[in-house]
Amino acid sequence: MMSIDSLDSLVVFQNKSEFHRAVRLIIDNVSFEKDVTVQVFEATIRVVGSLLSSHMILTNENNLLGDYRMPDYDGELLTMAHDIVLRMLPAFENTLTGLPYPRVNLIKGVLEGTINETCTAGAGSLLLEFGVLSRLLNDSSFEIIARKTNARLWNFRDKRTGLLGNVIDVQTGEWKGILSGLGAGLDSFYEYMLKAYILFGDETDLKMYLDAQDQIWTHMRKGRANCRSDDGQPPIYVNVDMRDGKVVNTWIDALQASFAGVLVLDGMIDEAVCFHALYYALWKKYGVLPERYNWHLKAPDVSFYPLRPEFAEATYLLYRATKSPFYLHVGREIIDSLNMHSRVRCGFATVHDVVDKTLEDRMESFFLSETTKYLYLLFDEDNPVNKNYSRLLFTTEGHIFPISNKFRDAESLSPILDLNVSCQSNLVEDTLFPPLNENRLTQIFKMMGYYGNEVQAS
Ligand code: DMJ
Repeated sequence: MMSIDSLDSLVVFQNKSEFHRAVRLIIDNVSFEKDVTVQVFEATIRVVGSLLSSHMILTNENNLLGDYRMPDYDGELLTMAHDIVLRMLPAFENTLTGLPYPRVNLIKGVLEGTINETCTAGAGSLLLEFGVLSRLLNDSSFEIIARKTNARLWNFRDKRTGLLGNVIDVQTGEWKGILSGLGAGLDSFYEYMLKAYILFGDETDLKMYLDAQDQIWTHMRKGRANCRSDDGQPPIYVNVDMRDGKVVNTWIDALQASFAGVLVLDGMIDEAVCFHALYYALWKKYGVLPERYNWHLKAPDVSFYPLRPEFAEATYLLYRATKSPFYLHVGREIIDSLNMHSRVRCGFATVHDVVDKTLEDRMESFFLSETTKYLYLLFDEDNPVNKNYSRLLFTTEGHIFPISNKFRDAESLSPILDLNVSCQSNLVEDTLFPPLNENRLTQIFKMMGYYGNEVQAS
């Protein structure tokens, strides 16, 4: 998993020989003919996304990153991506709602007694990978499956609020998790509606995204209307009950930090600046991010930090959008504290407890596929990814897909957005100043319980 998931990071690091060596090792040694049960979502974003991204790099389908062609490459990674997706298809069959089972065995299909509950993001964030697979193979069936799944989830929205919960029963369609928020269980569902529109140009995806944004704004967003200019409490997005929009708890989670990146893609830079600042306060407080932080109690609810990328990702995307050196400074702090708290002899370790900084013997593959990639790109201004930024899209696992007319339906061909231009325009005059003035940043720090006097354990 780790070597597959980190393939295009080697391209970002411009290490052609290691990329080719890794591709060869994967072709020669990896087989999905295995009696193992995988999560459909994780296998899609980590394995399928990476194989597709690398295939496009190797075949020059994505030539924006440089010439990485390999003389003896014969489409094997695409064949592997096709193979594992075919093995996962039983997950989409025989449920009463048509929503997929979350887990499937790569040889035996859906095992008896398998769990019937899926999180919304797990079922509803497959469209980029399935869509690109379809377009590369010229076989629309995979994209159709992902689109049907999204449409079904969408139909299960609460009739009164328009909100989705975070866990649903794939047989009954009953919501088993009524929490509606931007973090775990829902995060990439929103992200993929917008990214699917950017990649494929289909207005249905944009409409869904805009509807979802309306509900988010109505039910979850609290605080002053414009964070960078109005008075009052800084904005914060709360977790609500999907049935009536009432606040259900007072925590935010680390995954939710990715929403700042979605806001950047949407061109809502001021909002993204403030959203990111909430997490910056937490990073300053702990030197890493707790998995869940209770902003009311001003303490972690869940204390581990598995080297997640979302805060680094948002920092990078905000830097691309604003060019404010503030984000370079934040990136430097992230790198320093990762080195200080989690670096070990053979890699980087999950922080078991953000307070005492004890470690676990675990390094998730997203650390190499995302966290390191975004931090590297933040500082490597001349990287081909940065030079071609408006023509590239990161999947939710950080894999790089080209935004190309080849992936867009002729009949729904809306213009490819130039993300650099639309995002920079807001703040271009402030480039040399921090995006938030000191008072506003201090206000956010206080709201998150960071007072500048915390002592970090080393
Ligand atoms: C990654 O696997 C992906 O970013 C996913 O969408 C959610 N979280 C992890 C990293 O935190």
